[in-house]
Amino acid sequence: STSMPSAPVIGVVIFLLKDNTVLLGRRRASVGDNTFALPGGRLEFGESFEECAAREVKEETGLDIKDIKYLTITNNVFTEGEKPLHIVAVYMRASLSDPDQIPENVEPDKCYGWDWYDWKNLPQPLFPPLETMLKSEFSPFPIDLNC
Ligand code: 8DG
Ligand code: MG
Ligand code: MG
Repeated sequence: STSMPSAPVIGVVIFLLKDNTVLLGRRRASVGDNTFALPGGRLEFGESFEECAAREVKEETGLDIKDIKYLTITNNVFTEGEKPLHIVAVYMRASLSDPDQIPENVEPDKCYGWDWYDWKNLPQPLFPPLETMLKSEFSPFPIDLNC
């Protein structure tokens, strides 16, 4: 059967920062399978971006976060998958509430596992929207490590 494409949805995506590293997981998904991506997910009814960020990080990694701040927004149209998908991605940054917490792969059907990666030596391949941001020399760190 034929159907109209779905309306755009809001995704909230989190750069969880620890020293000079960022938390990434290899996606297990129809869009961007096997690529390294940030934790994140769809904004639910009534949520603030900060609430959504804390919920998605907890659901996907078990981690508790603090200092959640808005960074930027990107517009992503994925036409590759079975079903075209239009996501407006709201990027946030955050840090661990307790720096000794260890990430846990809470949703193994959606991710192959989480780890910390040096910002100056990120793994490949990155999830394409993330790759695009990094090519623009975007930095999620409050103090630019290039300085
Ligand atoms: P959920 O089950 O996690 O709530 O929703 P989902 O739609 O299955 O989640 P997702 O794929 O993990 O993330 C929501 C959307 O955000 C995703 O379809 C595309 C967009 N997005 C980006 N960059 C990134 C990123 O680095 N990581 C994640 N997880 N999503 C991203 O544009
Ligand atoms: Mg999720
Ligand atoms: Mg998700």
